[in-house]
Amino acid sequence: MVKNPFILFKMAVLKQLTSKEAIALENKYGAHNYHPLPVVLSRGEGVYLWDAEGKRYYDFLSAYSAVNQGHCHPKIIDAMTAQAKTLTLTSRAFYNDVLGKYEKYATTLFGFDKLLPMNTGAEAVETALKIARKWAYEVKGIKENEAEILVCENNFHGRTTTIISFSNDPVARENFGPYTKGFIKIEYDNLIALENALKNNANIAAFLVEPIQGEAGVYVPNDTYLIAAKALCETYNVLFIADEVQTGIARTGRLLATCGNCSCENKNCSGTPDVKADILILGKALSGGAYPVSAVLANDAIMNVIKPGNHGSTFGGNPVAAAVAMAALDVIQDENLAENAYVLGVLFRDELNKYIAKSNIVKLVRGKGLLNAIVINDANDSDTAWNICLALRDNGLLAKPTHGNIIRFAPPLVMTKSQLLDCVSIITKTLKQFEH
Ligand code: IF1
Repeated sequence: MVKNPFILFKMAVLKQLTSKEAIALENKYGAHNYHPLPVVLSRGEGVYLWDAEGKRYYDFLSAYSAVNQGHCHPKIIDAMTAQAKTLTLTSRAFYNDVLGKYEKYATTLFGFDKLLPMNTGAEAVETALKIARKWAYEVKGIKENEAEILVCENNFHGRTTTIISFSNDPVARENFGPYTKGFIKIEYDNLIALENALKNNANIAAFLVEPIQGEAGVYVPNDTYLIAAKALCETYNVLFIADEVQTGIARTGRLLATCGNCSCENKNCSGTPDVKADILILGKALSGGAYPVSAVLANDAIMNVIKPGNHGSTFGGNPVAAAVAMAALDVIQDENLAENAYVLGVLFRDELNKYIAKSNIVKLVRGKGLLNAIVINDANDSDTAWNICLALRDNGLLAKPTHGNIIRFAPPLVMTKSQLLDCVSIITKTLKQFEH
């Protein structure tokens, strides 16, 4: 009989929880900063997740596109555990013998001179904004404190105080002021708005853009938007910053959604305009979801404005992160995940469009590669999308509504064709329950 109260407490913590118990604990002891779908996950492998009671689901969110390589990919986990047993953290006060290898690997793959390692997506966005401002003062010659950065309406770039300063989502923003100055919002996918903003203002340092707006509901811009926006930025000597935290690392059917001068061998690359960002922001799937790893990439003329002491992070560039990122990028290439995302994405939208042609409940499907969304035919503030996600869960597939009545569909890219068709039949069977 164990009497020590601390041991009893530890035993209670270690005990396998039921879903109900796990939810009750989070509700009581965790801040309520999320509204999760009621499902408690305890194991993942490839495209599958299992809940605390052992029920299996297809993952159709991939932790918001972080788990592109599938859950617990053995190659990534092996790299992580091997490095974790050897050396985990030195801080950047010293060198470590993995970071340089990773920096060489990633800059070669994405076609940039240098990489600045951070941990989360929001931190990498902050890093890009700091680099752009410093470049504006020291290279472009904008007067101190006058640099402005163009951003898009309905953007999502993270949740720091500066980033939410230029969000227009009231829930993300309200009562977190005072806000950081120096940002100008323009309409997304509108080249005239971009040109007007550029031509009337010599203080613009950069244009920050998502190649596809994720949080806004997987909004895919016009085919020529990104390439024309990049050309406008060049004309006005303004940095083009691509936030590929969500769209990057094969998600949209190419290594990057702005796939520029990179060395990926996805044969579907040709035919779509290539855009090479001045500053590229990566996160999420850079680690395959195994570890928080983000990065900012740029060429020397831009990155060299950053000097010792200007920026950094205790964990950024740690050896585990570096080892995990190299393995995660290996998997993307070894398993042709960009091409698989492209092919399965076309199949997914084709199959759903066949259903939508005779549906009252779904208006449309849109997306690129395996970043897709369906728009539900109901009022924006109705709970239909939420209820459909609950029914999808009951039928063995996990997805989450995004703004309004939109459901995002983003499975791991390691999915096979027959698994995808299985998922399509779960989705259409579920949608049928909601037809009226
Ligand atoms: C949450 C959405 C996805 C991002 C882009 C930076 C970040 C993100 C383009 C910040 C993060 C997340 C975070 C997540 C929900 C989510 C999201 F619904 F908001 F739109 F992915 F679809 N740039 N996106 O999409 O990265 O600091 O989180 O690592 O729970 O807030 P982070």
